[in-house]
Amino acid sequence: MKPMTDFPPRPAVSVGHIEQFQVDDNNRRVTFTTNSHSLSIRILSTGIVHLQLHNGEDIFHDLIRPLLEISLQYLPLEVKPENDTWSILAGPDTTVTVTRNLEITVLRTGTPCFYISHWMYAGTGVFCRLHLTPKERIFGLGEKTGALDKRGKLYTQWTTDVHPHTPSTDAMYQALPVTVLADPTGSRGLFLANTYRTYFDCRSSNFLGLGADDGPLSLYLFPGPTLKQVLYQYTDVTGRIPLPPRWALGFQQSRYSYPDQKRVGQIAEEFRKRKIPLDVIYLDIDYMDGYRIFTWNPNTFQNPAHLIENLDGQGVRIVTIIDPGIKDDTSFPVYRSGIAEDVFMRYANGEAFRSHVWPGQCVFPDFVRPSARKWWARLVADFVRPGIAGIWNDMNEPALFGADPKNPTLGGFANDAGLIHVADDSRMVSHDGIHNTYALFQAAATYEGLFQAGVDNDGGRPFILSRSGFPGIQKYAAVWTGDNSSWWEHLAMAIPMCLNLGLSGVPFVGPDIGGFFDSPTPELFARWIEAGVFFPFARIHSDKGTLDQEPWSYGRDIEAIARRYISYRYRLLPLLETLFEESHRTGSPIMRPLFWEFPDDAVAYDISDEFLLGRGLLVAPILQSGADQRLVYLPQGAWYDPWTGNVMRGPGHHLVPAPLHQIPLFLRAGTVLPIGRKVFSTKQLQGDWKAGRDGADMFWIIRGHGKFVAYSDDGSSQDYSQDVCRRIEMAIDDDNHQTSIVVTPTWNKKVPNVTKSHRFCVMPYPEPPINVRINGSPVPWRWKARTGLVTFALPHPFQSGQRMDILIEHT
Ligand code: MIG
Repeated sequence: MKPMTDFPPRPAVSVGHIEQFQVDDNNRRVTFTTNSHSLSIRILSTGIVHLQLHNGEDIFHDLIRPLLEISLQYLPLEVKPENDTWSILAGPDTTVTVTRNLEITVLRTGTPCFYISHWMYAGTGVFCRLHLTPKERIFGLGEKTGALDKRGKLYTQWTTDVHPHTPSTDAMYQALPVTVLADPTGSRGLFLANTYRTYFDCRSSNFLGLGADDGPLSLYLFPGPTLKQVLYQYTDVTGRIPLPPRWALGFQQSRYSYPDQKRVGQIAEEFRKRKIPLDVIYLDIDYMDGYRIFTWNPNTFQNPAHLIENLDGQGVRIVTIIDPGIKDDTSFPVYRSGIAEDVFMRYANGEAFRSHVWPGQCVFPDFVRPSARKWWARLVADFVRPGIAGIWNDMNEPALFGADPKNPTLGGFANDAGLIHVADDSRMVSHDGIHNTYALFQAAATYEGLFQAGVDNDGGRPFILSRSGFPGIQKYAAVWTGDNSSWWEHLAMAIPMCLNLGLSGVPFVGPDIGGFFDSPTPELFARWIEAGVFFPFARIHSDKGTLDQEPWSYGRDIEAIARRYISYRYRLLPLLETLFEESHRTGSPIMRPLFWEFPDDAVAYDISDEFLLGRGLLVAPILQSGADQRLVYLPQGAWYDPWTGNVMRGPGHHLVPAPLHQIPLFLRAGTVLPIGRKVFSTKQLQGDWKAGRDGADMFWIIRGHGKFVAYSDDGSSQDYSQDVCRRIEMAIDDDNHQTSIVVTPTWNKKVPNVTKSHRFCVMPYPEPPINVRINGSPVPWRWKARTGLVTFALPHPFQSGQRMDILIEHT
């Protein structure tokens, strides 16, 4: 089916009036029927309302939900018909009213929070409208170009390999039909649970148009009313991220492609020699033998085991790319076994589907088949077992070169009649309904393989990097934003793109640092590293035929900047680990728009060029050539500038200096930054958990009012799911005479005792403090005049359950 140019298409007609209704599923579903369609309503225990206009195949509920292993609790409903309106009541505070012409209003404690109307259809397509208030902003929609607020355009969700993208590009690699509607009065959200091509028409000021080429118009409505609740509710339906292995939070280096294993070894050595922290090197497609997946080029990667061992000695891991295309080559064992086990995609008439990608003519696993996923998982497990740390899934839109005579237009954008997937041994589903979810199915299979191998490799936390995805991808993979370019515009665009991915439930995200196509200027590269280390996923990557793009490729001054910022990321690992764990529990993004923390601030909704890492570290990258200062918007409150020790006040804009080596950063009053020790690889931290030295060494605390819970665990196993982890809660308060820090450490008996005494660094104090006391006893402290820091160490290590009261008396 071709993408729509006219939305909704002109022949669309109304689904008509309600002719009858029926309550079933143990009183948990109400279904209204018109002469052409039926629409059912269910209400979840969390106040989420699920509306579904039935149409075509319900692939999300039939195939994706079982894959994600998500089960939802539905509430019993009470239905009150009254004249031409039905009222449906569930739980203590949800009511849905439905008029005879299918105008649906959702009320929370009596207040309307969703109004949906204009249910239409045209051929297999289905459409409706969600009423918007004029001030409401539209966020989310996954991986889209453009500014943070998505108002003003028609967006398509259709996984597409684009090169290069620009602000006017629509469909991208990810298809995330989810949106968050927010303004200072509150937030709400919506998930269009449909796997076909879907549409979000954001061009009208008073409604959001929703549509799908085929399949049901299935809407999960998240009432909020806070942004945090919206993300919690959305990730209840699609899942939250498991904790990644700690090394995946470290710095990563890639290029297309390091030519041979000798060069890969040299790259690792250079990082070590130059004292630049690094955890991962990526191998792009040229490591393979003729692009045959799960093989090694015998001339250039003669001895992978040796490479892995050599790199391991330097604390560097290998992640290899694996594309879905399998070379159509009868002498290739992977091809042969796939044929034998019947796991490849085909046409409805049974003929194999073949198309061209890197290896030439290829066949493609039909990851929808459970048997194909098992087959793939085994291949992955066998391949990584010698010590490959993770898998990079590219070309999984799926992207094709389009040389298939039967599919001249299949180059990743369109799909075609007759191409099918087999859900189980009998049920066939058209590629139209699977296309957007192909990467999700592949990621699930890859995850399973990594998990199997991890049990042997003492890993236990799979790492996948995926280019394409559908809701749920966050359960399996980190996502990078594909082939960007070494343009200032793409550095700038990475911020709103990754922020909106986070608001779409995908928190582990980042761009190719330095840009993929073209080569950055030294200045752009420096600015990109300065910003990039604060993204949840931090990796340099670049295209074939571009200049070298390692931290030292742009001269000594730039190298010094790269070293410094990559080192900052390593010092901040305890913060990253804490934020990932929060995301795992709640669905919160790691990198957050300003309005996440300051929802009352109307200006914050327009800020596309700054972000918060967690609650209180504001990052304001330099996004222009030649700029050595920029305007930074600071929301309400006091903000500490770590470069100068100055305190600035928001709300308002400040002109802030930013010489080449300095990115504007601000710490919010009441913030705690847990700071780890200096390391060159997370491998150096491996023994820390058992030795009771895990997590932060030092807590940086900005005077003010706030709460923080520092989280740490072993960084590699699944034990955290049994609560084998350490939490150190801190409540900070400050008045004219004293700063109070109440620390409550908690962990269970399986957790090793802490063996180190943490240090504290509290700031800023323009004058030296009068004294510092812990549980009433004075402790020695030091004060630095220039930055106003007060530092001191705890007299003894934290013990679970033993609260510590820290008081800093000051003038
Ligand atoms: O057609 O594997 O986005 O990161 O280096 C290009 C080669 C295929 C696209 C990925 C890019 C990767 C490249 N790939």
